Amino acid sequence: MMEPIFVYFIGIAGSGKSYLTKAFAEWLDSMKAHCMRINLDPGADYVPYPADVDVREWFTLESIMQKYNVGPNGAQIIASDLLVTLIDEIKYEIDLSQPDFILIDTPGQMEIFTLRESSKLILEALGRDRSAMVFLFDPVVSKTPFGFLSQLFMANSAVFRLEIPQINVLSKADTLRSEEVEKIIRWSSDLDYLLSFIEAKTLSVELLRTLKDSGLFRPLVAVSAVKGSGMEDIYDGIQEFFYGGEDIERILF
Ligand SMILES: Nc1nc2c(ncn2[C@@H]2O[C@H](COP(=O)(O)OP(=O)(O)O)[C@@H](O)[C@H]2O)c(=O)[nH]1
Ligand SMILES: [Mg+2]
Repeated sequence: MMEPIFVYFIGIAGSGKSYLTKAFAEWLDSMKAHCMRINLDPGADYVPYPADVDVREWFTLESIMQKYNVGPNGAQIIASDLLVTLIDEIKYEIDLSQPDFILIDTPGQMEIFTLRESSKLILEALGRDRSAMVFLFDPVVSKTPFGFLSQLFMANSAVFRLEIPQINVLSKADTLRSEEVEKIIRWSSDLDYLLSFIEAKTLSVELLRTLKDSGLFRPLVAVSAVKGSGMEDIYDGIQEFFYGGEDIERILF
């Protein structure tokens, strides 16, 4: 059997990680690919898919607040450090069900996952070289050029931290008008077009050009968990990383 591929769903709170995990898993099911769904968000009130491993069986933000007598922010930090305690359970479930894909729905607040050490430990333990991330651009924030740019920087900070290849998606595309979708997608691939929307000072224009030359702009793919659209693009992107003969180092930056 082939080694499974890990796909981490990352994005700001409410960007649609959990619903995209659900939609992509259902699409994989329909393609007869065997996948596992893992919820790593201890703060989730509701998880929209049947999780094969659910962190909330071990702890929730609520239980941590009580046990350690901390507020919600302290609980998030403790929770992120506790995530490593799930590694053995995840490995056990993988051995048991031998999936092709393991979809990992990450905590609501992205920095809790990307900026803390536990994410690196989890990646390392499960297999960094078989891992990719799907980074979700929130549709409302992406509507303005600076909102789009801010998320581009966040997406790149996740690559810096995790050092795994990234597929960038425009989430909940069904909530945007088609002209808006086209505009945002074009911002991600055509820097001059993006610059025509902002009154950038010379320095920031130079900076953005340098960033573009360094590969920090990655083309966005529009997806909708509600409509189930864009799933094939995510799948193709993942296949390209692992079977396209591309050098992973080159994909990173
Ligand atoms: N219209 C629409 N709503 C979505 C879509 N994906 C998620 N949502 C809604 O956006 C909200 C946040 O989604 P969720 O997946 O929980 O975000 P997360 O915090 O990143 O996990 C939920 O109320 C979802 O119903 C989508 O593709 N289209
Ligand atoms: Mg979620």
